[in-house]
Amino acid sequence: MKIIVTGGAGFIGSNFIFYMFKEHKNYQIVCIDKLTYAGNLSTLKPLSNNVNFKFIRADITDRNLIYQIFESEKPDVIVNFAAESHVDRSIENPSIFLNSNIIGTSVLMDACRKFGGIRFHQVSTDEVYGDLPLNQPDLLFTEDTPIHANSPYSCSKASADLLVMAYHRTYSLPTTISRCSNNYGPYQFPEKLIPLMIVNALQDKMLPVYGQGVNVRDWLYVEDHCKAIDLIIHKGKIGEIYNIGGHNEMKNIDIVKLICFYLKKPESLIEYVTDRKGHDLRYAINPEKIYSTLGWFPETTFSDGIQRTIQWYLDNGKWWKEILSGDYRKITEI
Ligand code: NAD
Ligand code: TDX
Repeated sequence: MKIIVTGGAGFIGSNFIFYMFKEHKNYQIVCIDKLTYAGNLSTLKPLSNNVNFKFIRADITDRNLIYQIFESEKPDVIVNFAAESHVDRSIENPSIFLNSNIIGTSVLMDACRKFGGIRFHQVSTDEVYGDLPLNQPDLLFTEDTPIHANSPYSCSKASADLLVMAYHRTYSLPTTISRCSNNYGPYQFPEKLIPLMIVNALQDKMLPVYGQGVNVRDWLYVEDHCKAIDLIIHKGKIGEIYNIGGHNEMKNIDIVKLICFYLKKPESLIEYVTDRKGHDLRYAINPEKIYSTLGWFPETTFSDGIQRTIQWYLDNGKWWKEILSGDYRKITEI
């Protein structure tokens, strides 16, 4: 099987490529990535001698180049991770999100239609459902929860999801969509909550908590997400949406305090700062569908996952220090 993984130089895409080579040694994987600020080729260095792996620098909105790649590579499956992914950046500059996340998804699906017989999986997010109140813990997002996205980022992901469903209905494109909760783990860019807090704490820098820190996210270790996508592309039902989550809701402030505890840093580093505009209160996934239909369950507890993640950042200072210095952007081939 040959899989094109878009966005594979980013956090989840790179973890997915490593996971797939562990589980399916003979698969061929072509990674397409634009190498925006969030793409880091040093992450994929361990694969530079793998004959089953190829990296191509390309923007998924570049129709001609994407068609050329599909024509020469003849993929069986596309897994689309490529996206602008940071909510705060989408509040500053929405247009790039619309371009990469919506137009890019449509270009990839047009390429699937043009060359035919290609399975398309869209990696989406629980944020498309909007948010839930803090005081009704029994309310969870199911696949039938109406789309109600709130930020430019989540609107761009919701729009892409609608396009995927439209391409399935209109052109019978064999598609699936997964909507996962917040991921954490190795290789996450230090702009997202968990890696930012680890990297700042390691440098004794302040830990900026938005508002009162009471917003809730439902955390999943990245490898569990990768395992779910592997299952969906092999056993998922065409045309379906799968929520992915592990019933692990936590308040932001509790996570930041936990990181201080494990790193033996004082909580006085915590600084409450101006809240994010339109800040979603709470996300929480009901994962019953993927549990019961595909037999997927998360394997990593939060307690294990967060300690492994902290240890990874302790052991891989070079990786994140090259990001802080900007040197990682000089690596353009492996
Ligand atoms: P990331 O920002 O770490 O990585 C995104 C990758 O996509 C980068 O390598 C970047 O260079 C690449 N990219 C961006 N625009 C591109 C374009 N136009 N053409 C080609 N490549 C492009 O993001 P992530 O956290 O790994 O998220 C991956 C996907 O998973 C995204 O679609 C995101 O919406 C979704 N998702 C993320 C989370 C999470 O918690 N991080 C949760 C649910 C869903
Ligand atoms: O410095 C910070 N301080 C802070 O309090 C940052 C960066 C975040 N936060 C808060 C905002 C959120 O309530 O922490 C929470 C998590 O923030 P992010 O890491 O930016 O993630 P979130 O906004 O929840 O979105 C993430 O999950 C869903 C990913 O970035 C998305 O790509 C994914 O779709």
